[in-house]
Amino acid sequence: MVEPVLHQGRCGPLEWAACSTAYPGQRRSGDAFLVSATETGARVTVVDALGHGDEAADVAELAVASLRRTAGQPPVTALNACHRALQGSRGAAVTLVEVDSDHRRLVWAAVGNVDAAVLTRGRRRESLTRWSVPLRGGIVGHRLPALRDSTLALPPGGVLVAATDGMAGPCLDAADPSLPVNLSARRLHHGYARSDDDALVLVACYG
Ligand SMILES: [Mn+2]
Repeated sequence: MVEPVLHQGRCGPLEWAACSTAYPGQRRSGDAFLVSATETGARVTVVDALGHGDEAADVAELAVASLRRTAGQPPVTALNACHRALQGSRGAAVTLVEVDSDHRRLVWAAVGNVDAAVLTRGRRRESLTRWSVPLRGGIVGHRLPALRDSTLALPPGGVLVAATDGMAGPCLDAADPSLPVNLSARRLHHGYARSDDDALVLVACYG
């Protein structure tokens, strides 16, 4: 398998790492991510453009460029702008999760099958709480369901994990919130990346 690419950084309250590989034989991936600052925290976005190869990678780049322009906007506003930017393209699945640390809440919007969850470790080591981002059917660029920003009280000390469908199903459940984010992203990718798709997993923790 091709050596995965690891990106990592800090953004507002988030410390994050993303690990990814492209479809075998392709230099570029149709999976992409953006971590951007907001006025009250930071937003994580993961994009999976339909298909793979250069055409999918171009769509993913268009999506990220649009999401960068709307970094300060609420998730649904950003998703609607991204939908307009991708019209006429093959489209993409997009999941946005904003960690609003000032108001201690999560705000999200998602269309398509980019899975995301927040995991928190209970006082007992084995007790793990998992909250998933509910996904909505549709394709950004083609068909958007009616959307509104959804919110949840921010689980304290949580880890946000987001993965494209190039990561096998149980990936989110396997995340260990006690690991450093870069190690966690690498391990998840190593254990769950499928060899027949672009694959991307992003892990972000907040204090
Ligand atoms: Mn995919």
